[in-house]
Amino acid sequence: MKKVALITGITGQDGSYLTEFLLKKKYQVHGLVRRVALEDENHRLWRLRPVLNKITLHPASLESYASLVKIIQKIKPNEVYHLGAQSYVDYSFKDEFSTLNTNINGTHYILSALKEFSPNSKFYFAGSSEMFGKVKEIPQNEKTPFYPRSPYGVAKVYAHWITINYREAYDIFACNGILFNHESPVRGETFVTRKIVVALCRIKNGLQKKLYLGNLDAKRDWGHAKDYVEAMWKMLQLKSPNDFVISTGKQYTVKYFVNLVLNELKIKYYWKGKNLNTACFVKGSNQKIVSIDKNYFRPLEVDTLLGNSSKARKILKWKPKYNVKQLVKEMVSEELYMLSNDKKIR
Ligand code: F7E
Repeated sequence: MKKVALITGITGQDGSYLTEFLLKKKYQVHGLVRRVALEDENHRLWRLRPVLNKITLHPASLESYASLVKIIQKIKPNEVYHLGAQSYVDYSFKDEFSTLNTNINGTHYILSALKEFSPNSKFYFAGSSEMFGKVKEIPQNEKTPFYPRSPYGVAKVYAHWITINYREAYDIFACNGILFNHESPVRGETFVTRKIVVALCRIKNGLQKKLYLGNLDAKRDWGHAKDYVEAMWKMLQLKSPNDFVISTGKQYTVKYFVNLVLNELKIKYYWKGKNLNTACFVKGSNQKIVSIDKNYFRPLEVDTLLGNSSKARKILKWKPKYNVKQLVKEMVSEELYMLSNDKKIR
């Protein structure tokens, strides 16, 4: 009998990589999507295009307990991967209430529905390094205290603890993955890595003049989403549930990421100026290609994130296959391919 997996957030970056991973492992994959997504396949389901005929999508909403119960009762999944959330940190400052509502209640509803209607399902919660926020130690591991710095981070902390609560109170097999930033060629374009890759590839091809960014000094521990979904699956194959930090253990600034992309594109550049006047120019032509726009700064910043994933490396036997340079190489080459083929919908 095929194992049955239910993925929330299946249309996102991680959802699509996880779907491909589970299909290769012969799972029957079900995904929870908003009804509008089913009606707008081209724009909302593009990441799933290659596998759409191999999976089952169910319309539901993380804001509706009843809609979640219906699906869980119907398919009784062996494994539930709860990836769905409002995941833009910056946007969480602009729409705090809906971020808190979806990210907190959505997680709680699923756990409650599992407890009532499918208590043997294994549950994975997509926690985030944003929970460490104003970091209490460097690097961060599973024991590092949380200090979230955004409504998004606050919601993730609640959801992390309610997951542990259900595990301890009701014996639900529930794991928290504390995932550091993970990127890929199908990352949403508002996240900084993809924004940089898209813009600089367009600049290279003469389709755009300039890229505007916010805080260039923020440091992140960037991995590849493909590696990270494997860690999610590994957690649910354990004998007993546990929580794990998933990270590469290397951190770089946003500015360094820009430099990596420029190098990959073979653009010769130099930086000039300080603070809001910092800018990047093309050597020779002196064309200004990167400037700072203060609108991209957040009311509160997470300055530095660096994960220690030794627990995952030991217990899950997991380690990342990609380093940041390989990640950049893949993101740039996919973007150039898309541009050269004039693929408009991604
Ligand atoms: O920002 C700085 C920005 O939006 C990274 C989500 O997946 O990872 C992600 O959260 C850094 C921040 O990701 C721009 O201020 C500078 O310091 O790519 P990001 P994030 O906020 O770290 C965690 C683990 C999650 O769980 C989240 O769901 O880059 N930055 N200039 C900028 N960021 C953006 N987006 N745009 C800029 O122009």
